Amino acid sequence: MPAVVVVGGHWGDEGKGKIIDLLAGRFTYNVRYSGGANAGHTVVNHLGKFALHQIPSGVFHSGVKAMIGAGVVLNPATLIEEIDSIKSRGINLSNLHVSERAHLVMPYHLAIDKARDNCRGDRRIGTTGKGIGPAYTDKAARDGIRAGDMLDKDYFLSQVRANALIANQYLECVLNSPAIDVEELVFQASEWCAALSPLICDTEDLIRLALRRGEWVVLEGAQGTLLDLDCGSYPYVTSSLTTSGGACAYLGIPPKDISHVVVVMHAYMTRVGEGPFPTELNDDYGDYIRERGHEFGTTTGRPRRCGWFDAIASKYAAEINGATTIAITKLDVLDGLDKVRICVGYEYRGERISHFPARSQVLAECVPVYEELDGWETSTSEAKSWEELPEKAQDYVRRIEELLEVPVSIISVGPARNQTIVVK
Ligand code: 2SA
Ligand code: GDP
Ligand code: MG
Repeated sequence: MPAVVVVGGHWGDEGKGKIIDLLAGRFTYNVRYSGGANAGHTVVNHLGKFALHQIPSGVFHSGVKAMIGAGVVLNPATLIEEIDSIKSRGINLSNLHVSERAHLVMPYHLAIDKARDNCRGDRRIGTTGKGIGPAYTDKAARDGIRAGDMLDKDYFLSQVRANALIANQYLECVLNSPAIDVEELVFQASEWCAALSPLICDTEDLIRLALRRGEWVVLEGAQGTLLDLDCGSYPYVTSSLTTSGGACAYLGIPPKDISHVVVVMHAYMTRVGEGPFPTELNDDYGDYIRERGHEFGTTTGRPRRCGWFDAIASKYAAEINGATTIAITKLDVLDGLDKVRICVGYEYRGERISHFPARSQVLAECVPVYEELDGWETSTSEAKSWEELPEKAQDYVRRIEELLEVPVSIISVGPARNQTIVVK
């Protein structure tokens, strides 16, 4: 079956945008299936550098139909801005569609998100402040407003007004935060209808028909496996299903239709926001990686925490996604290091464990057990084939492959589309 899922195997920012842009030319459909404007997917190709938040990363291929699918929580205001900004750079977006089933993120969701995270004290998650948690909360509570509701403007505006009034009570009375201007919101909402209604349709039906015709569809995950609401480092996670299974659940695609799962992992680990991170480096190696890898949030600009490759967390991610291929990105960032390390086990209260713990309190106490390999002096960023990689870099990738027991078929050595090695 011709559906391929591309997901992040770490805590996000593995380079999913780059890998989707690389692969999407072979596909008829590119569907985002989770998260919202919290995501920042960077694409660098012959057309320039783009930071995408809600628009799928395959839009630069003219033959690809790009879908913002069910499962996404969509911010209409910032989507309109994103569309305008991409179009102003000469990119044709006539193939962009939005699912009737996508839930909408409203300004009060952003206000609640920020106020709640501030109230959490020690349990602060460090959210992006993009309203993601509150929008998924409304969805699960069956109070959400969906993109399809915009197709009936009167109904839509009445829902917006009613929900905003309730949200204001919560903001003022519970969170002690300023209310939002409801009439201003209703006015804006009516403008969103005009701008977005032409894009809204039953995208899931179109995808199902395409799969039945044997067309190739690439399903784009957001954030990463370790941020998954159920399988990630709860509560320091996002509010969506970020795994390959999420693609099936959100889009209504049966698991048997997924033919390949590409799990994207950087050659090291990063994390932005709070939460345990066993291999985090608070030293010169961490700074070296952050600087060379430009590890700053694509959406918020926050510095990302950096650490050595964690084969325990990564193997867990490979397993729960059913990885058929691993794409290793940012190998070039490690160029020039005297040594590189891979975490091959954890020590928890004196005992060796080799699984990713369910509880964040346990993960926080895990001390990594490392295997050390030689670094490589020469640059990898010009390498066009496996053979052109320095031998020590090959050893490093091979060791990761061995530990994860999944072939590494794509190696990325720079941000640009053409800085990629496809391993035969
Ligand atoms: P949220 O806003 O409710 O989803 O935050 C919950 C946690 O999920 C993390 N999160 C992310 N982690 C990495 N990258 C993300 N996207 C942006 C990027 C992040 C940025 O591409 O760089 O710009 O800061 C992303 N989105 C959510 C978040 O940090 C919380 O730990
Ligand atoms: P995503 O959320 O998984 O799409 O990742 P982001 O776009 O948030 O972050 C990845 C960053 O790494 C972006 O700035 C990319 O341009 C950059 N990038 C992707 N692959 C590589 C690579 O192989 N080498 C280097 N140096 N940068 C890369
Ligand atoms: Mg990102």
